[in-house]
Amino acid sequence: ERARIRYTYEECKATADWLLKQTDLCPLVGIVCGSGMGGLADMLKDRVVFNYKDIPNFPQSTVHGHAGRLVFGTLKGRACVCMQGRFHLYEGYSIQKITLPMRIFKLLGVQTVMLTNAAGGLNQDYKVGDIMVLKDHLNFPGLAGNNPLVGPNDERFGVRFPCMSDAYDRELQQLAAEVGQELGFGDFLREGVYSVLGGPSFETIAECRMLSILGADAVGMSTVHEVVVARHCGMRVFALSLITNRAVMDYDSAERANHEEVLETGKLRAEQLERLITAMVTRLEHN
Ligand code: R1P
Repeated sequence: ERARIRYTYEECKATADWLLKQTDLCPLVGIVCGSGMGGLADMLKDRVVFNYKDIPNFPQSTVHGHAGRLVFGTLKGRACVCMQGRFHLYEGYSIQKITLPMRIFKLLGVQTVMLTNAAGGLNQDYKVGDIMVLKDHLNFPGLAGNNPLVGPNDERFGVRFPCMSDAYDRELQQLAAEVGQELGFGDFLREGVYSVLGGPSFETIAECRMLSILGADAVGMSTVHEVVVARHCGMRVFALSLITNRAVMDYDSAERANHEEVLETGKLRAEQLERLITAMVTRLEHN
């Protein structure tokens, strides 16, 4: 089962129906917690919680800082579903499998996806603890042919060749900027380009320099695959990176990337992230 590459529309539907049978909530918003940001799921009220291991067809979380629970609940009265733990390519699952939850979100009725991740800051102006709203991405696995939409296309999800120039919803970026200002987050709220690499090894100095030259502001190992699948099936996408460390760009630097630091920074900004997401969710408009 671990080696299974992709799931059919009917199998995705069966998973969504299995979940819907066990909760009265019809979530319009889907949230994904990045490394060390699992606390976001704890802000939901009236919770119904599923362990990934109990959900038909779902992969299991294997990374520290990703609990492996799907949490249904409400945020200021708005029904949401939250992945407390995401899947990454380097865990050994197929790219189709790590993005399966996006299709489940769609079949649950989700209209807006809010993705979070921990990322290394490439932009020299960024500091640890900054929150970067994604306006675009560089998809390195995708450029090399590893895209979650490779394979037969089921039109019930979306078109064969989905547009990506509008991947990150501009109204939602605007809303984040407005809400951020109101909450007094202006000093650490940024907007930039996220680049995804396969991982799990962190980037070399030469790779960081290359990414920076190519226009990336932050680097990580997730999110973009989810964005591609979410856009393919027509959900609106908002994504943010918490800058948990500064990418090492200089051979004289004594800094070393490590996952513990990533998780620590997540805790540092947990409260502000919760406030930003909550305020945005309460102002989302849905059909
Ligand atoms: C590295 O510390 C891990 O943190 C980030 C990277 O992608 C990598 O998995 O995780 P998220 O992107 O899931 O936040």
